[in-house]
Amino acid sequence: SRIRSKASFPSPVLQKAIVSRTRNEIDEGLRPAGINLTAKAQPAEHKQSHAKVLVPEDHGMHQVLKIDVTLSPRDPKAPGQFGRPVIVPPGKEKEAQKRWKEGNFNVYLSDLIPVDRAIEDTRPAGCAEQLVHNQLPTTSIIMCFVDEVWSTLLRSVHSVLNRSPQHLIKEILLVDDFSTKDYLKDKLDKYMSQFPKVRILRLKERHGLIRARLAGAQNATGDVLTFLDSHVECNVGWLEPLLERVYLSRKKVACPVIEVINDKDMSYMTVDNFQRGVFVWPMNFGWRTIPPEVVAKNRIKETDVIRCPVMAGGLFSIDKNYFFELGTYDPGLDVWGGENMELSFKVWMCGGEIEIVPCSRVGHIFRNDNPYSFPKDRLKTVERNLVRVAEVWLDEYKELFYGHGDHLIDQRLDAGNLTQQRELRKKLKCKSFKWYLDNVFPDLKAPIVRAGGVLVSVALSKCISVENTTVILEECDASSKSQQFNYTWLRLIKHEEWCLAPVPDKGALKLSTCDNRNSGLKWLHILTSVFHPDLVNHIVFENSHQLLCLEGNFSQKTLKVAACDSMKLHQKWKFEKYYED
Ligand code: LR7
Ligand code: MN
Repeated sequence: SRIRSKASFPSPVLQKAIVSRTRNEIDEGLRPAGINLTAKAQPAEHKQSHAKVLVPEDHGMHQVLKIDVTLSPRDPKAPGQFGRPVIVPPGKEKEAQKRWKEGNFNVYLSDLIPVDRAIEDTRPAGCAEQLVHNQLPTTSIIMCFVDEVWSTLLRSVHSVLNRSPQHLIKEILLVDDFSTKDYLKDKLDKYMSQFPKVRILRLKERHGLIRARLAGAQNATGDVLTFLDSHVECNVGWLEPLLERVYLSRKKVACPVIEVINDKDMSYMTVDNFQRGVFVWPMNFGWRTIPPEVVAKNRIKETDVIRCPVMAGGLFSIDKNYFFELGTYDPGLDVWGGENMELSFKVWMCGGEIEIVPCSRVGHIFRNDNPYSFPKDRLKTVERNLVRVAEVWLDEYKELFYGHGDHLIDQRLDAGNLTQQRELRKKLKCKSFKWYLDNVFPDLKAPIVRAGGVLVSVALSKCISVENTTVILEECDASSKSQQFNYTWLRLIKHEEWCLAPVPDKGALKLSTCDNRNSGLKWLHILTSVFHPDLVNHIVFENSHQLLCLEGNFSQKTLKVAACDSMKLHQKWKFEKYYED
């Protein structure tokens, strides 16, 4: 096996950080071969004394290093120390108010708080005693920023420097995404020059956070990439548990628990355990608590790693080579948003895993609005990014994305060329979105259509039936093939490959070839009362100036569209089954 010099480990910085520990702790924690720490028998060659200068490759383990120089902070009485809330001093309210928009959080208070403040160790019991391998991979910390607030950027960097084992940090790459603020130029260079591991990469034009991260990744020299936002505070022992997961399997993508730095009082607040990263349609990220009964039944411990359908996006460690094997992020994603979905689907469907590691905790300032400008409209940018993700990864489920929410997302929206992304998926032989749903996110509600079965007239108790290329009303027969319709997310009323449509200007109905992009086939079946409370259960034809509704006439067995009328029971319809909540 590979031979390495023992002298290089632990590093001088590391040694300094552990002087406060007892003799015994040092032995247990940093013993090169981890003898006695694991039940597994060690190869004979490992049983050599500490005195030898050269030791074989190290498969041993140590306790997560107790590195936190801020546990006894320089100034214990400083505002915000130990993560406590801060109050704006009397008379300074106006100034604090004025400075809020610099970062969309309480910038005034952030500037009052030491850049190396202590925060509470919020890890669950047992984390400090956990073992990690001695030979964890090194990491490049990649922090992209655009016009970040000075004190928060510094606090982010200090928290990494002060609470990470130095030998694991290959570098801290600050990627300046074309900031406009003066203090982020020479002043930042000068400040960071005191830390040899910090490098600043200046982008020559605005890349957006996704391509800025890619620039960082291309410049990184560590084994693992660890992405962080530029307004975070890494907590005690945050790094080793993340790298441990990647060390155990290079296809694991490890995320810390993201805790909350309060935007108003800058306090550091812990969050509930047992949270998974999930999304709801149309691809909005969120957290969902694992139900207590599931926790109890499976005896899930607070320290157990949690597999997540999706990651929040900003904070994670990934093996660098694996990241490139996966084709990185889709570089066609602009500015902000959607990249967390893209990478999550890609990782899971192409053979990897996404995990939240409860023993790793990082605070993040959550804000209500982005403090920087979007080159184009913000909503359109995010929507376009999500369209790219949907078109590449969602297969037949993409209709759930397009059709959810109040408005249909325009399928004709120009999301740019997707050939490369689709080819990448093929090349990597990634699994289907159906597989992802069945195996990774079985609790996601993803019915492929909104409603289906027979379509019954409420007033007449008769059903719509297909006859040649048109439809008539008949006695309901749920087993009859010709009475089967689906109501799709894209608002088609579909019988096999045929879709219900009015004959233009006639009021009569016909069946046309389905086409998701044809607005002449779209019907809004009103299920909730938000928009047209008086028209619940109506089926409104959308492509018309006036409000036209589907209407039945039983004596003639016919159907037509006519002006919508909330009083007309003949315009109320129900499908046999509804798949929405
Ligand atoms: O054009 C830009 N260029 C940048 O360099 C826009 C942003 N950025 C930087 C920015 O300075 C910041 O450091 O990129 C980082 C993330 O931007 P934020 O802080 O405005 O994003 P956010 O915290 O509101 O949003 C979350 O979702 C984003 C979707 O694209 C990213 O994945 C963020 O990293 C992500 N943040 C987190 O996951 C932290 C937890 C929040 C949640 C949920
Ligand atoms: Mn952020």
